[in-house]
Amino acid sequence: MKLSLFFVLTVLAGAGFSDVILEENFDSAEISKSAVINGRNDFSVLSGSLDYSWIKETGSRLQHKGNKVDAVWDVDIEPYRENSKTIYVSFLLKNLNEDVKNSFAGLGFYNNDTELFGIGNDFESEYFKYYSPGSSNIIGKAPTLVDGEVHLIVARIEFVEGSKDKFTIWLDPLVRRDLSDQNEWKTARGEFEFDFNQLRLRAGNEGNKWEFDELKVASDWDSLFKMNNSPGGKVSRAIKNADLPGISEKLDRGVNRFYAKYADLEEIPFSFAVSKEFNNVKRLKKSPDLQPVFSKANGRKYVYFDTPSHDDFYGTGEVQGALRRNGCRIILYNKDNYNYNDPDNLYQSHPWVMGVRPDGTAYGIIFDTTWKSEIDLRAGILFSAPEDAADFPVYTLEAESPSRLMEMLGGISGKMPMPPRWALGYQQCRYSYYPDSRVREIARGFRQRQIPCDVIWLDIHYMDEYRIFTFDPERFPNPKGLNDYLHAKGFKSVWMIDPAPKYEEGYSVYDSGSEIDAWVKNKDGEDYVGKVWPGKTVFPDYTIPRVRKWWAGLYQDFLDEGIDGVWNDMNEPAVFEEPEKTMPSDNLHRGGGKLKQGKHIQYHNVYGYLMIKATREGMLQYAPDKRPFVLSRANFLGGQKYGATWTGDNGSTWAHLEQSIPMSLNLSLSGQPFNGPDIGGFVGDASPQLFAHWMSVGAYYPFSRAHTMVGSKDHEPWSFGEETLKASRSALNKRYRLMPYLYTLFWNSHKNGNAVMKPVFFADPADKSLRDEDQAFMLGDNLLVVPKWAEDVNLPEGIFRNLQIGQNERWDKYQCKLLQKGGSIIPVGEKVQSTEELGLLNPLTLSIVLDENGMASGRLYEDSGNGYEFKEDKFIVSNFKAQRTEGGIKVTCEKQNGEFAYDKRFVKIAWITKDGISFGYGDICKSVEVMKTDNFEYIK
Ligand code: NBV
Repeated sequence: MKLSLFFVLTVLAGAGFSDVILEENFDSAEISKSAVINGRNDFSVLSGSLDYSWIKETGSRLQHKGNKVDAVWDVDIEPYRENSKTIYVSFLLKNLNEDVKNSFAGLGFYNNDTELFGIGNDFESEYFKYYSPGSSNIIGKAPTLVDGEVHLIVARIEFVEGSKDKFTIWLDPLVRRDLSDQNEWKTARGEFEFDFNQLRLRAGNEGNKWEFDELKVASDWDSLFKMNNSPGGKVSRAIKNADLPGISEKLDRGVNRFYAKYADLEEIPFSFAVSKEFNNVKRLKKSPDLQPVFSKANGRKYVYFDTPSHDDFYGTGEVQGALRRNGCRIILYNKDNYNYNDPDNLYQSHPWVMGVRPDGTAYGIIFDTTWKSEIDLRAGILFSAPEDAADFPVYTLEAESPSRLMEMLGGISGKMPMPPRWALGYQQCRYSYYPDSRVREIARGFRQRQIPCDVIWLDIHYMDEYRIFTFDPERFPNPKGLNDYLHAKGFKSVWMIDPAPKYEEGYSVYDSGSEIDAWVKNKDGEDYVGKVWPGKTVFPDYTIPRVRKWWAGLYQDFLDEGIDGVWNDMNEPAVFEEPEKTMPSDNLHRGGGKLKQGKHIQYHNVYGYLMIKATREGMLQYAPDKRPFVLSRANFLGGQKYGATWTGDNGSTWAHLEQSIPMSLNLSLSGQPFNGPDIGGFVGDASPQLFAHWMSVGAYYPFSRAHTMVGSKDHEPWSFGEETLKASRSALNKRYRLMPYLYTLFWNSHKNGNAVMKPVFFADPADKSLRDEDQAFMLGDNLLVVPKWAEDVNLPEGIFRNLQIGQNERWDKYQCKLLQKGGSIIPVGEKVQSTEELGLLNPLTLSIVLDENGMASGRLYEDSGNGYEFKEDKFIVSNFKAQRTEGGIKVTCEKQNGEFAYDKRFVKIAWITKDGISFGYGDICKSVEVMKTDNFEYIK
């Protein structure tokens, strides 16, 4: 276990949002007691009392009124003056004023009750300022308006080393970032000189109402955000002791379903998350261990599971923060979240929590609603949705292991269709490559430099003034010609299609959509017109079956241009100039078939899901014998059935490189195996080192694509100089050589729903020390990936051997360490420039690490790489086995399935022991013996 310098003072403010959290009163004795409570006297700097006036409102809620009374700490800053030391202050804030957004005032610095300095809002502009009596200056451009959502506000005060009264202050609303990212806090940062001994927190204009929650003061960032065991969370008695389910059903082994007593079963909407039909539904006779209670309060519907505090939580979809979700609160409302500026929600929603018990058994919960909702993991599992959301069932899944749980989730929510093999290759993107000659140049760039790559991406600048399904006549006069060129060089191309067509008569997509009355309506029943790239736009209502059919049909001519894959962006849907960056929640979707008419708040989270479903159908109609590839930014639990996904607009920062791993892992643990972030980071310019490190890790994401923002520096592997180029080439060569293993993992995932990328704890679910590990990760069950920059990684016990594919050059400080698990055989292929070079029965090396008993086994799946003939037995599954003999090992192919079975296949064997690698060669259909020589360091 890692231990970080830990000190945190958590003030359990009585200000529970939604009446759920924290029943204690804010007690002034509490704060001074807490300051030394951990025995860490070095941090007892915050002493004295908290002088505040809280006005107790109804029940357990405490609220703060007006700005005349502040929360005040006395601060003894002496210990901080000598060396630079830091105080973090964070709290959650919610504005309770009806219908108005309002300004958070900020943090005040006082000396004996005299205000010296403040940082926050001046109530005139929308921006952060610092102010001292008499003057004010804008120091940050982040809006400080705080609405009815819960916002996280963080301040960091760092005393400048050696200086008496100088310190640097950062203040950032709405952040939840990593320590390494703090220099990039985009709001206030300044160096100031004055002497203070009090800090005051303040919110709002006089007369307004606010709730503070989870006020924390800590000496390190980790303590604020990576706290174990539900910081500050207490669930009110009313929620804990609420009603048992009205109906409890057993659906399958380990799968139960529950409805609230108040649920109106007639009104349960169609399920997007659960696609399995259960034919043998029985009433549960006994109460299961994992059982929800249901309640309604404060305008919300609550479902609560009182899980033991030693259980660890994962999943919850596409989320920021650490891998382990304990202590987090997640808003489920798909959001265009540029640079991940908002901590609460990203582009996708997965009302799903995975729990892992100390003994390694696992459970999962599906809260089967698409409505805007919230998961709160601060004290057990609390899910809530607005009271006017339709009633919904809750599913629980019980499994003997986390891996098995993933398979159960796949069985219930649907599995990823088998992707074309080319989609597993490396992919190069930018916003945007244009004109077509630039695209050709990029393609040549890869081949000339021998950097493997399968796909070049075309972003919105290929369109004619951002009109979807059109091509700019000057930049791309001949898209078919461009695609032919790419295909001849072994590339595929993926082109972007956004959801919203330009609102313009005479434009065929607008006209044909209008003809079938395709557009989402506003609350008055008129076509809703929003603003996106082309200016005024309308939005297809994908809940209507005829609209999905029309949308699918649009792809016919488009794909005729030789386009291989489709990229659906902006499908949260993102809408400019709207307060929530999306369409109003009371817009109307008309539905049809199994979908009832409903407001946008109901269908928002599945807007992208329905869009890519229709896109995929269009692709299949056009080319029934090809496996479609669709990449989507927005999605919902179960959406893995229709498309792969990437994690949106991250930044070119170290923090986002690190963040990408837990983010991809939790998305994988939420049923979406085919995902990955923008390698190199989207917003900003990557440094050569950052890019090299990111490529080295990025070679192992299930979806491996570099991408960057318009106007940024070039982000091709060769744009950063020789060292980055070589590091990228080396990493990608390893990915391509692992293609037989990777392709087999994707096939497994397609068949059984398991994740491709898995957390380290999957290797030994009962080892509690692995539960937080989110720097290293696993590909499948046999390969551990440890990034070069990872520190203090916790790895599973047992045999793991260095799998060195290709020689690592001495200068190369970037490559991840690959560790192969004892008892496994990993198939490794040859070096290729694209998967196009692969066919059936490619040359193979079997990399072998024996277990304690001198045994190993492994599996390889092969097929033509595209199409559906594999469903008719046109594939081979080879099951290999190795066994220790005297002085060596014997390797055989035990069993083959599928029509393409072979009776002769010469393979190389690489037997890895602790002393080195021994090689052998022979026909695997007989048996290959390898004697221990151990004289090689890497697989050539
Ligand atoms: O289409 C442009 C970009 C795209 O490159 C990116 O990957 C998407 O996440 N898109 C968002 C719209 C504009 C982003 C600033």
